Amino acid sequence: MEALGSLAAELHRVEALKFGRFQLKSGIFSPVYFDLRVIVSHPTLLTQVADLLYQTSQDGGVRYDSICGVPYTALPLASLICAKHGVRMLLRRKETKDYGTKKLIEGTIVPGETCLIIEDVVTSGSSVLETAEVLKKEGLQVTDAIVLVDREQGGRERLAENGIRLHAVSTLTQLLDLLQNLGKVDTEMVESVHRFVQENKVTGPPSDPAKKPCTTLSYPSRAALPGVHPLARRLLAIMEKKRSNLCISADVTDSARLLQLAAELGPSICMLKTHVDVLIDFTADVASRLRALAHQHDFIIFEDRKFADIGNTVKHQYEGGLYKISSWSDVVNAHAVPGPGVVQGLQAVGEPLGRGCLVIAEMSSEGSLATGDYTKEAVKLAEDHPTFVFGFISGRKVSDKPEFLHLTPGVQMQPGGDNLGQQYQTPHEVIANKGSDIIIVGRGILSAISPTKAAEMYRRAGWEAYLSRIGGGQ
Ligand code: 5BU
Repeated sequence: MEALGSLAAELHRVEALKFGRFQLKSGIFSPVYFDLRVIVSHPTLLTQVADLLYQTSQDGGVRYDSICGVPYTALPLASLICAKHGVRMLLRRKETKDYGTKKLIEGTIVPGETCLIIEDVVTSGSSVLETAEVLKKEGLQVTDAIVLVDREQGGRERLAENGIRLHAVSTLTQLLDLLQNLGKVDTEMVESVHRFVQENKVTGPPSDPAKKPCTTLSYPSRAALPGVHPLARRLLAIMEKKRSNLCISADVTDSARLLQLAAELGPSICMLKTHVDVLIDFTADVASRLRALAHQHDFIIFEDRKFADIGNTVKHQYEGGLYKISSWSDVVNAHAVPGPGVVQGLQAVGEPLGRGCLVIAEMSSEGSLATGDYTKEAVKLAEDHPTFVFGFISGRKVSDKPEFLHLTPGVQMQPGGDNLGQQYQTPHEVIANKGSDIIIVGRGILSAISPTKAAEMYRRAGWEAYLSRIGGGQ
């Protein structure tokens, strides 16, 4: 307790722990804020924190073979512990720009070994989960995490649901009590922090094992995963750059309107979906103008053709006929019903052109037969063809592989449906709760008085839902 008291006082003195009004990543205001990065400038405190973390792992009887710090604040802490106690360290990279095939973990990886995660502050547990996901992909086991401060906002429970025990040197409440006893904070502030913590508990992923937990990996981290399809990598980069996981379903019947929508909504979207066969006046020139707009505004084109025939036929449907889809559409989709031949036929045309495909694993319409074992087989079909298929059309996350993207149609601000079987979920439900990556919105935007404003509203809603899913600490 004495060690904790001096720790609390020191953290407060060097302003690693601040009280006031701080806007968090999520936009909400918190009366308390941790910035543990500053401790690198205070060697005695840095060593004290490293010692307390190590002591906590000993007290908890934690067994491990190596240690990995969550970048960046915990990196020097992990280094100090490893150097002092002769433990092997693994270094996690946190690339944001360079999507090359660089390794995400540096150091000697021995698959099957257990790696202990070190972190400074846990709020929702997302950062720890993200690091655990990367380590697990390398074949390592992650069973425990040691943290300096548990903000008691649901992170412990969320980690437990993912099989990770959290050991904290201190909770936020303990630190507060100590600081109050030392006369550093008043009762009013203590109460305000308690209220904030109670009102801002992060809810974990669904505990129903039938529902797959949402990935907490950020879009850039996924773009950097080895084996990610180049088109998925590009799409993830666009999403991050434009802060948009919105695909407009541009379901209009004349080409001028399609191009107008592409020009006006271009800045808000990561992707534009077409149904080329409903256009009454399609020409090759329309396709090349659409591509020029896609280039100008940086979005991906997705022709929602839903191929569903034998391989030989879909090959011709994809590259030939009036529409020559493969010549202008980056992405197409396919039903799983014909079996692998449909993907192989499309792949023969699309892969040499750098195109990609989505497998329809579920549909948004009422009474859809794409459920249960059909969905499972569709997932397998996609995962068996990773050089061409990079994701799914589905109502939720259906694959555990973070390199695959999930796109969900049937999205509006209000749940409900139309009178022909379409069923709507909200952007928050789709992205934050169901773990999908991209919302596909048609009439929710097209029927608005101002489609441009509506698109911005959907973009913001989709992005906020994504941020709340990945958490990201404070
Ligand atoms: P809406 O206006 O947002 O309901 O349009 C949805 C679009 O997504 C429309 O173009 C459909 O053809 C498309 N869609 C869908 O709604 N549900 C599905 O399961 C699939 C595609 Br696959």
